Amino acid sequence: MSQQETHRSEQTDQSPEAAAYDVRAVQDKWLPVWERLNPFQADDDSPREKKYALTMFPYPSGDLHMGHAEVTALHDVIARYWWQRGYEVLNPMGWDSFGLPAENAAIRNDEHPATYTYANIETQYESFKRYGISFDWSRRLHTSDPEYYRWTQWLFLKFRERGLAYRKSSPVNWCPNDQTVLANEQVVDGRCERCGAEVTKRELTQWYFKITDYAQELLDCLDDLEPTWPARVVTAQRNWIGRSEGAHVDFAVEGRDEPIRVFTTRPDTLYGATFMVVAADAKLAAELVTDEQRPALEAYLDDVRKESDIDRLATDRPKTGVFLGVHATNPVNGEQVPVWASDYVLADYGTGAIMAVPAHDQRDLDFAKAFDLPVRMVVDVPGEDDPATTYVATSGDGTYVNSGPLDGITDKATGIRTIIEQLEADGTGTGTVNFRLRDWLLSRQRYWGVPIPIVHCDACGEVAVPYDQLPLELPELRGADLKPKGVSPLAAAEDWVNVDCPQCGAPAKRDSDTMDTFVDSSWYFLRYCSPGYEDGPFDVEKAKAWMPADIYVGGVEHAVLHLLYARFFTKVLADMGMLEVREPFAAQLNQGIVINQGKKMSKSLGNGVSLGDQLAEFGVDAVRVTLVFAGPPEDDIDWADVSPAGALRFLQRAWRLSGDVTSAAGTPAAGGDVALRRITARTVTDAAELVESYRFNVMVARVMELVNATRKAIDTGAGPADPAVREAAETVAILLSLVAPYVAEEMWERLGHEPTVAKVGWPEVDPALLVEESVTAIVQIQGKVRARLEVAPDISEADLEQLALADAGVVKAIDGRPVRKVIVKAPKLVNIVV
Ligand code: ANZ
Ligand code: ZN
Repeated sequence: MSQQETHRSEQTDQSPEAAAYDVRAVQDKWLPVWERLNPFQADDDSPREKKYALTMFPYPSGDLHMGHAEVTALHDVIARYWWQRGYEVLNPMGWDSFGLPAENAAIRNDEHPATYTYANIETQYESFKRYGISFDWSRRLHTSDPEYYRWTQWLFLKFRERGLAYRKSSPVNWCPNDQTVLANEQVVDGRCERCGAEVTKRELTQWYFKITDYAQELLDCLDDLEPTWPARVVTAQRNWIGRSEGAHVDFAVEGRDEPIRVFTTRPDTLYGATFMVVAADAKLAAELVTDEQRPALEAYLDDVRKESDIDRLATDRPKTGVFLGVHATNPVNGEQVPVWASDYVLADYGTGAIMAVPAHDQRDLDFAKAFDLPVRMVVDVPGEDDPATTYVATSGDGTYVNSGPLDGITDKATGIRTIIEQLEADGTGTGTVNFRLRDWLLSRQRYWGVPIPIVHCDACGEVAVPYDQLPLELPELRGADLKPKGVSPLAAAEDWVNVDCPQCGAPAKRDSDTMDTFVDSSWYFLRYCSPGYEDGPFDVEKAKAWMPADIYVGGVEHAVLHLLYARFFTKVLADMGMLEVREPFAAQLNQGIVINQGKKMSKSLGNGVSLGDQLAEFGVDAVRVTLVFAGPPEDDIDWADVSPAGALRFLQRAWRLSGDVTSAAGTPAAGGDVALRRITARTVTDAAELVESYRFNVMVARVMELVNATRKAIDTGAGPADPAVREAAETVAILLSLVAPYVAEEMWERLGHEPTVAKVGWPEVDPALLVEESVTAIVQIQGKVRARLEVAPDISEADLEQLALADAGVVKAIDGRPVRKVIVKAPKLVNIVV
């Protein structure tokens, strides 16, 4: 550090201890020592019980920022606590180093993505080390290394063998700015999650993972995760999976073999279906439309293609549509109903076609009103008027009317069951379950990702790259134009794309798409269990020993995307016999974000806070304490409301204790000042509970109290030589090791011990010191409570009787009457009979 920076850190506090405690020197002193001791390398063969502390790995864009500092500081409290509690802890870190952010930044800076990516990784690595997080660096991985993505490709091929990776043509979300497709999960409010551009649709042949095969299990297991996962994540996943129970119903069309199949959650309203609506952009619409109506449909489609799904589903938009010129037959009453096309029905949900029941579905009613279509009430809901006149659809329970065999039934459940039985008997429908969840679109038309290990041959079709030829390496393409152009830059790399078919040897072409980065991050936590393993993506035995991760700390922005995909991968790997667990993350903690002056930090607002500046001014420990102490982990931290200078002063106070203790290291604490010993014992016990319930900020507050109590004992109480003072100071060092590793280590040395304080073990507590200092005794007269007394737990019966009879309230209640009998049950009860 420069001279200038030293001066700055001294200026923050002019007190005597500040002058003596040199933040930077302490950091420089311990870093190499820790490097040598390497205390956090997880031993697979340790006899200790194992814990796996996982935190989301970063994208290598730039240096670490406040967000990284926050999440890793919080995460490290847990990891370091587990070490102190005697567990063998796996706490790995790596980089999610493929993907659009790195690629776009590289294009902006006119650099190759690899150069940009690996330079940033080194920067972040050095910063993490200095930041003192207890990562096991021997397990470091980068998803863009061929030795890692070899196994991503291997997994892709295994999934494909199981029918879980396939190619199909369908309308997909297209980001016109990034010039690539996006998964549904990457479209937020109709916009590209990465760049914010409005997302449009394109018909393309793409690779998919068949996550829908696991929809029910992904939903069911959320019940087990509910107690240990944040509620909002569980809810977000449930909604995303979106299970609905209902029926498929077939409407026959004259002159056409295939009926129009609809998905409905209200088959019981079938008698009220007065028209049908097909998604305007579904193939079905183009198939059904008459020649006469085709130009109208095509004109309409030009508009529809520009709309996002969110817009299309909005209930408050005016309804638009085109009549397709055909009619279909309602299977229960034989009525001919007109078939329309509209945007409010989505092509890729359910069957892409609906039966419209305007009386009981508001969107259908709005459509009926716009195009003057009939409305027929089939459920008479008590207290509600006929929707045909009010234009307010009803959806509650009521009595069925105009509904043939359903008439007179009064509840929805019976209505639905009855109609499904009838449809199944007639062969015109079946009860079914529908999920909102779609298959995961994984191919991307970008350069910086895992090449899809498939060769396309005119004779053989899709051919897998043989396993022994993996990794299929990404060509370097130095100097090539990587700007998005709609097709992958790999397609233009002739030397790379043109290969001989692995099966027949004829000229063929490699698939030129790369995989979504979420594929890379769906299994990295497994690779950490056996990094460098060469016989598979991970060593099955090692994964058995470490999985599941006991805690996963990270941002709530990953509530659906990453977490759902990682859960899916885990389930498939369990089905492949490679994992014993079916869920990867036993518990989860979401941190809030660091903001400034009430707003998200941003360049345009000019309210950014540089982590580097804060570390230079206050040191690692003070920044970490500030972040952990700011509030509950889930809450956002406003940097304008916190005080790293105050945190530094606290650390200096703690540090000064270690220099004041005069008893020798190893002096037994027994016989020391009992009052201080009680505070120490209580703090240790509470700290454990507070860490386990993620109330880290309260834990720090308790350490602050212990520091103050110890200071008082030194200055005005038992004095610096009292062994209870040593015990308290050592306890401060151990508890601080979870949050402020440098100060803790320095204290530990000044107290006469060898490094590292990080693994000395959780302080032992004498249970006698936890016994409460007073208990409440109840005094009853004629069975009525008249007084409560605070007494010592070991008070004698005679003393308690005397105290009770002398109490002013008791004297008043006795009111001069003679006392006949006193029954004393020390220390809790005195019963007086007058
Ligand atoms: C008739 C009906 C009558 C409906 C009624 C609702 C109320 P969830 O719960 O989200 O699964 N629907 C089906 N496919 C659709 C699509 N591709 N785009 C837009 N809407 C679609 O919703 C299922 C209901 O949403 C289905 O039940 C269907 O309308 C509509 F009183 O069918 B219903
Ligand atoms: Zn071939």
